[in-house]
Amino acid sequence: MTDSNLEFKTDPNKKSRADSKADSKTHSKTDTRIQSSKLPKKEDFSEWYHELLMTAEVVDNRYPVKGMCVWFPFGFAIRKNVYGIIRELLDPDHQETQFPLLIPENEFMKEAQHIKGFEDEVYWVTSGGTSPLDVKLALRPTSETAIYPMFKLWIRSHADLPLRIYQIVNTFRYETKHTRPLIRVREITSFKEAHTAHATWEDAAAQVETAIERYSEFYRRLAVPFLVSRRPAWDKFPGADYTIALDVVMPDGRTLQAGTAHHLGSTFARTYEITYEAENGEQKLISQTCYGISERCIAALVSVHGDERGLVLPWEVAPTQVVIVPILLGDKEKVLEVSRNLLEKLEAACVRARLDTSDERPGAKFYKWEMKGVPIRLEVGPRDIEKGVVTLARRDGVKKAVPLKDLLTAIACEANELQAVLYERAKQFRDGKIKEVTSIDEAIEQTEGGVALVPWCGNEECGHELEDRVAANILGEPQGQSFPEAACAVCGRVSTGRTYMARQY
Ligand code: A5A
Ligand code: ZN
Repeated sequence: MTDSNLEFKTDPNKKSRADSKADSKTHSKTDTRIQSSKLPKKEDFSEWYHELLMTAEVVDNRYPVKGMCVWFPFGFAIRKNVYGIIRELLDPDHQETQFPLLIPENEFMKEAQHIKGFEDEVYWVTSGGTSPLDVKLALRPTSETAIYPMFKLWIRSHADLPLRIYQIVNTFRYETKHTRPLIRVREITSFKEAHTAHATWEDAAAQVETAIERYSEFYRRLAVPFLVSRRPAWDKFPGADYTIALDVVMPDGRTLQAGTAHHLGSTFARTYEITYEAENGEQKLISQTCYGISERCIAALVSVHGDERGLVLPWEVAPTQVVIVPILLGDKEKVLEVSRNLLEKLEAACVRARLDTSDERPGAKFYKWEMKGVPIRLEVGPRDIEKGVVTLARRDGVKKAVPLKDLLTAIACEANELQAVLYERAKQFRDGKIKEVTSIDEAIEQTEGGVALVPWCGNEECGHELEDRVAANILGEPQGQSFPEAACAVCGRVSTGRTYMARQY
């Protein structure tokens, strides 16, 4: 797919003052007509989100199977960079591997709690060609039941522990809730699942903390702030002792579970008989964890930073980090020569740069590359060249003239600053969406477009009543914070317990 396949519609009735001025000078550097917003307003989050994914060519939702999307090559390039960060964070002490997609029914059905959680969501392969299969095969909804029978064969002694592996694969879940591209899909194309085995329950608990730290670092690098909470017992992963989740507050105030880490205790070890020989010769059950992230991380990235002009990508994950737009006026050859030299210089410095020499007007090029979320645009014009500068425009709107000779340093600087601005802006947005409340009525109001922090005694009955009466979900107890005593919004019992509540994607 080439850039020229992009279709940029502009609304001819929508003219700003700058536009009318530009009309008379078709090649004006200030021609901003084509930059006028084409996407729906971000307040209409759902429409904005769907159109952005298509217009910026992230994923194509027109594949004729519900809940299954196609990555545009451009979207896939973002994915590659994003998952490169995950790999970088896991590779020092995890080994990447790959297990089969199909799981025999007998293995899948062994762990009762796990089946209960997933049975309604499993796709089954029941025949090979025209012959019915003797043993039905499940399309993995997640891979515990594929991986753990192999762990039984691989793990012999304490020397084999800890064992940490991960894979990035597709998984299938027959979701019955409303599907949305990248957010809730039936083929999760980019399921990163890590599975670890440990000698003790405490070691596994420490691994859950490590996992949350790694995921936190991952989201910081995407400049996406999040909330960390411990899911209530009724919402933990099927078969887990407990689940810690990362939630991202989306533009409409609903939350997106964007990563989870589960302490599996010895539940699966018992079912799949995974034991190791301890130093004293005793056979012991292992303790396990697993943790996962999906393409929801890209949904979060796109949603948190994007605006009405398109994607806004942090430097590290942008497929194109710098676009050079020559302003072809006056000595065009000179402008092109300087632009080409710049491109070479940037490429030599390992910057993912592009030079846009297409026939479109500069304004159209600006629009196109803004839609693609390019962090930095360099405008090279004849007058700037005379002054020994180029115009640097950052995707967040900052624009300045930069001396050609300091360009690489300036770009590095601006990339860092953009990262900081994106994170700070997103953090302010998130914090503005969270409010402490004391009553159910307040919680109802707050969860209409945000997250409520509600006093909750921790009792399960109170929890269910809270969810019913507020008509929102309990995300769970915030991690790493403590609170003063307050009366449970349901039973009035005084405790230091709190829970986040939100409408969830
Ligand atoms: N084996 C563990 C890691 C597991 O399966 N955990 S999980 O069920 O919580 O899934 C991991 C993450 O995948 C979730 O936190 C969520 O961010 C994402 N996810 C789950 N269902 C999804 C779906 N239908 N579409 C997109 N992402 C999904
Ligand atoms: Zn209570």
